[in-house]
Amino acid sequence: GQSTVLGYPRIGADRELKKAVEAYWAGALDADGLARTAAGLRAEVWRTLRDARLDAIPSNTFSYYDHVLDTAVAVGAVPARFARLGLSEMDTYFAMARGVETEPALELTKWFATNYHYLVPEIAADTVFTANPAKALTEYAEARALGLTTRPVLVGPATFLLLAKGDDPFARLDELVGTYAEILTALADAGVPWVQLDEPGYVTDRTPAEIDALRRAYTRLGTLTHRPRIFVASYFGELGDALPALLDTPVEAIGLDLVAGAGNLQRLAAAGPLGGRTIVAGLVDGHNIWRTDLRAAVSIGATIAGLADHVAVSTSCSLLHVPVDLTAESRLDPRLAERLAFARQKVDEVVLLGRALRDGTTVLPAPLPAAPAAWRHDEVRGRLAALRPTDRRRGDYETRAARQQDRLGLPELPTTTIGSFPQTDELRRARAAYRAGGLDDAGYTARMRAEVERVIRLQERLGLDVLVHGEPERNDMVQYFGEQLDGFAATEHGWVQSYGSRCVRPPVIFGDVARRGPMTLDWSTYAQSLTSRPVKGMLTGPVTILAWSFVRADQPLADTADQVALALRDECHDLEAAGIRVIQVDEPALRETLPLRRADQRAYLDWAVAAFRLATSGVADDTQIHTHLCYSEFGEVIDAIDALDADVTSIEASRSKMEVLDDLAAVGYGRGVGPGVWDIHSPRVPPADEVVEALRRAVAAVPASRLWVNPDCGLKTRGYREVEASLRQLVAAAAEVRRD
Ligand code: THG
Ligand code: ZN
Repeated sequence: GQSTVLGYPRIGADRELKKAVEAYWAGALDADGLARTAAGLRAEVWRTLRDARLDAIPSNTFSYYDHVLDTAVAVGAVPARFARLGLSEMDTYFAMARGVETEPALELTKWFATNYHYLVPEIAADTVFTANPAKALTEYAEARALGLTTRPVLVGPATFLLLAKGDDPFARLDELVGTYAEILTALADAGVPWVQLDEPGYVTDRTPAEIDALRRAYTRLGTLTHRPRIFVASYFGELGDALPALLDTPVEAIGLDLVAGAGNLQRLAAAGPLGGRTIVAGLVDGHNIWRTDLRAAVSIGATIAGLADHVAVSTSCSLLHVPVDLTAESRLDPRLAERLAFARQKVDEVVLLGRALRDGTTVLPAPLPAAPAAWRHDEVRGRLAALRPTDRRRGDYETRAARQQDRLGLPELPTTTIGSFPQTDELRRARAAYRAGGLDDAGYTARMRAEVERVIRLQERLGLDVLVHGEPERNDMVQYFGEQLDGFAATEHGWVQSYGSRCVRPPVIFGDVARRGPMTLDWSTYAQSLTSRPVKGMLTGPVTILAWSFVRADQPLADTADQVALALRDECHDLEAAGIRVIQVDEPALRETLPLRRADQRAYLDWAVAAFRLATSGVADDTQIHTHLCYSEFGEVIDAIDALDADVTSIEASRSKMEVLDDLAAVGYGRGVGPGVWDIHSPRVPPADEVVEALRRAVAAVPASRLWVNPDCGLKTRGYREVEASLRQLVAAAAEVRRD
């Protein structure tokens, strides 16, 4: 077997790309300087892959911002609103990514079920597809100059259109395939032997017409007389009926994810003759950081070798989703480190598997022994085993609502915020100094308490009804909880691109999760001590904590979620006992990790809802549970949102003009709801009448007794000026609508 990877991290081992791109945006680095850094990073990746003795090396996996945006540029899908700005090629690209004063950016959205976000191509009636293979050709030539022959990677035409928005973009597939044909011809002219076209869009449920269109597209590309050999890659799940469709076409290689899509193997076995085709077996998980069980993987590889003329070994998806290099970590417990593989280590695994499949004599390391006993937490396991269904159930809502109202005495249309207040540079500096040891415990606590007090006084002055402490002590909320729970480890350099220049450093959940002690109690009780108004306790829900971490693979996600939930349940209990009357448990990622295929969604939502309820059902009737979800198009999760049984649910609604309230009503949701009346993702302060108008629409859809007034998300990324102005409008608007 040959060895390859579907893609490699492009940010650099020390986030060099982030730094260079942000310096360019700030005017501190010119376009040539940025281009030089980028070329250096590409060369470093190629040398790394060559030195690891990987057989087939990809190119065009570099991106200044996003590979879907790169593909849009490669097919000429630059919306007129950006083309007419008259900017340089580089600045037009960044304008599409980030917007300019006069033009909002392309929409940013989740890349399948990962924590990566891509820019949504806009396809309009006036979009004229034109082949622009310059980037792929340049990168190919750069690698050639290093003596390497690489395989350019592009998002495939069908997936590109499935991800695009506009008036039925997919209807333009035939036209777009013509443009891809021109690109392939140009690559062939440059001597490119193989091209990789990614079609992950086909691991989700697709209609027969969409699958026929895929067959048509690759039949046409495959019958071009002058072209590179074509490798169609799929990842993140099972190809289903799209696999036989691709096998009907002349493409030379097909990539299957055998980690997230184990069923691909049966499907392949049932597919009949594979011709002289290569099956690229995604045996090394590109989406998690655990070492591969190489002996199990090689046996899957051998099974495929019995079905296909040629087998290559690869990662299950691009390594974009894992950190660069484990050897950069010096503080991990060695028993954990020996279980991990980051991108660089995964390349070694792929190479070793390829060798083992080829010669049959390479000795593969045994799988690791069972996890150390110290990573088990018998008390947590015992408590979870003893849970009864009533532990996930609260009393009936009407009773709860009445008791809560007695205790809280809130006005109609109570006003609140979603949790975080602006994170000033000064706050970030204080947190950094504390971590570096330049600020001691007492100094740090004093500094944070001063900030909490300031935020409480501001909210009182503005006249908000339910206050928050502002979360000055938290940077990334998942990182924050991870640091305080057993079973989690933090990395020093484990950065993963989230979107553009933005990265996250997901914690690793390696063992049983257990709470060492209160996690948020001191901050919340301090805030409550400053005011007679209720202060909300602020927690992150179990699904979101899992979604934004690398999670252990040796037990079902549902079990890990319940362990996290139990820790949160104990935290809720402590908050309640200390006099906190309202607790918000955020689940912004509930929808993100929804399985791609409908058939798998029910089981996921069942455990996700069960974990949330375990976290939140331990409190008394008169403690009010809020949740916050960062989106408004609920689709298949709307029943699950109702099933969370939160007393109050806050959601994004400002952009969808409150239609979301009708959707909630349609499934019988009858508890409190806080449709965001202010789009905090935009720096614009909404005029007062706009907020009043949004509220009037909300009152028309939901009884005023159940309606809350809040912005649509946390205020962490905004400045104080706009936050104060907007909250003032929000409180005034609530007062005006109350008077009606
Ligand atoms: N935390 C985690 N994952 C997330 C989000 C989060 N995934 C979805 C969404 N939110 C992604 N959004 C962001 C927003 C900002 C940043 C990253 C992801 C960001 N990162 C800093 C940077 O790149 O400069 C680094 C932050 C740090 O120092 O830790 O700004 O909220 N886990
Ligand atoms: Zn939000």
